[in-house]
Amino acid sequence: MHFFKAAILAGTVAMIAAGSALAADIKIGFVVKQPEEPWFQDEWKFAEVAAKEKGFQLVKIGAEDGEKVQSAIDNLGAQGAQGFIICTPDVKLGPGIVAKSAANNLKLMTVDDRLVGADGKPLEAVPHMGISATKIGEAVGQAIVDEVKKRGWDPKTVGAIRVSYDQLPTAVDRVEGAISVLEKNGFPKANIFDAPQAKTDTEAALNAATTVLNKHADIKNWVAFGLNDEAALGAVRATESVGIAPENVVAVGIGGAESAINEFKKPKPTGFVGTVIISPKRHGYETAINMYEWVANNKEPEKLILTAGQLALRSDYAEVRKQLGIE
Ligand code: FCA
Repeated sequence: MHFFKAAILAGTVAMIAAGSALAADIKIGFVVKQPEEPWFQDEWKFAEVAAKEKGFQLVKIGAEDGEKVQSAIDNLGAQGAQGFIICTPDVKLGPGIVAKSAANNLKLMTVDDRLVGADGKPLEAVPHMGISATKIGEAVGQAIVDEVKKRGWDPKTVGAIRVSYDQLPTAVDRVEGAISVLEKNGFPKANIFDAPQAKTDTEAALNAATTVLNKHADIKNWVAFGLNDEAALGAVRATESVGIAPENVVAVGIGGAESAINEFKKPKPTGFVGTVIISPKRHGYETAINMYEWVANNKEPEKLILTAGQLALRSDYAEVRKQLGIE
């Protein structure tokens, strides 16, 4: 009797040991295009939570250009990783990334920015988690319209800055979503000015928006939007630098990470009135878990998951974050 109990116990211990040895052998990469951006820091943070929970190793790599992406993939292969998740600096690298992953025997998933082929169409075979870009853009547009009404501005006289990054499809969908709502609400097409940014960060957006403001110095009231909080914040910084008061500026971002929170915490309100909060937990934790399941249990991830957003204003962001379980 005792012998059997001991044998069963020993077997169980051995099985647990084997199970955890397997998880510890699993190495998953998480490659992001802009490691300094709070959104990507948060994605990494939540991917770490998944790694701790499942017991696998997470390898975080920042890759700001195509060359760094290539070496990141080779590096992961050389380390014996089995798969990785990437937000690429350039979606046109798609076919190259797919080929390099296969050569290194790595499973591949994308997050945020979806790879495209030579024809510009999404590489649908690569599992992807992105945001519902058009819908979220519409929420940005609606928030702007509501604030403009509240301030009693005539939309016909308002200038709109479209901080753009048109080589990235999700960025186009986001700003076009916003514009569709503005136009439905009486904003004239002719007053929507394109401000193309060279990179998706605040400084690039500031430079792009400044050019627009200088060209249209006769316009008093401005609204601004772009693909993320950094884009909207860059436009706000531009209005400040040319001496436009916050009372004359309505900008709404997308993200809701540290960049937005720090802005809301400023004692005096700026032109950055709100953000559509998206979920770094889903994009970081869930993609990492899905990759783990793929590697460990051969469970293929869904091909396309699009996550939702939730508007938060300066006045209620803490409450909204609490409701979303992120505070
Ligand atoms: C893109 C943007 C990021 C973030 C993400 C969901 O990658 O550059 O700022 O908005 O989509």
